[in-house]
Amino acid sequence: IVNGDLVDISEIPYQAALRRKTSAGWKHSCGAVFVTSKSVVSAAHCVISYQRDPSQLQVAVGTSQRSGGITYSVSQIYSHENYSSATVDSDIALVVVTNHITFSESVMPVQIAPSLLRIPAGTKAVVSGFGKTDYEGEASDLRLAVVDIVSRDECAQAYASIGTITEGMICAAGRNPPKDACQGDSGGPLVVSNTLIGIVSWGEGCANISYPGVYTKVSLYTTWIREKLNAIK
Ligand code: 4AZ
Repeated sequence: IVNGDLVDISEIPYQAALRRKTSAGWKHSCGAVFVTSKSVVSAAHCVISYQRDPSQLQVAVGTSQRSGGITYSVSQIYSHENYSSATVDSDIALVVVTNHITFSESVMPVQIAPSLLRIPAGTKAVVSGFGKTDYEGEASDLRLAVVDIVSRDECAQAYASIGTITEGMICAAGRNPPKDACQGDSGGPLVVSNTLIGIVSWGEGCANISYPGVYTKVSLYTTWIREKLNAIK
């Protein structure tokens, strides 16, 4: 998170993290969002390479640091069937854990946006994560930033020479100073009034005033999430 503020996990208790197994132990890889006692939502681009071997990933909750917290083993990974690494469309995944996640003051799920919820441009939203504090910077303890939703037209114009802003994407940017998600925040939450509306997905650089952050538009995938949740019960 660039130009955000350090926060305690109890302020954003739905924040989760994905860690990957390395020879030196478990290392932070992506953000995730706590949605039910058995699952977190993240970005497909974060998990697609682990789909065949979920044991190489772990979910951490209840921590304001990149380490520690309460960790859960992953039993299954559902990446969206239409996810495309070329266009980054449908960049959403449901990660199922082996044991029920215990709720606490620091571990509470967030609401999933209702299907087709429309968020007007200018709406203030909260993005959070353990990612870099600068494009060339370092990873961080948990931070949040307030960003403004950017209209699809404005975002599509900004990215015209780079890529397509699809129906499944929503853009946001903070101003004065520029605030944004950055590397390591991917898969993490964009929230409006305790409702998950976006998942950190991609962008050109971080907090570049010419390029808003691009998020997966959760409301387009609400039915997909519900379907997967029904399948795991
Ligand atoms: C990344 O590399 C990344 N500024 C995530 C978010 C953004 C850019 C890059 C948005 O994971």
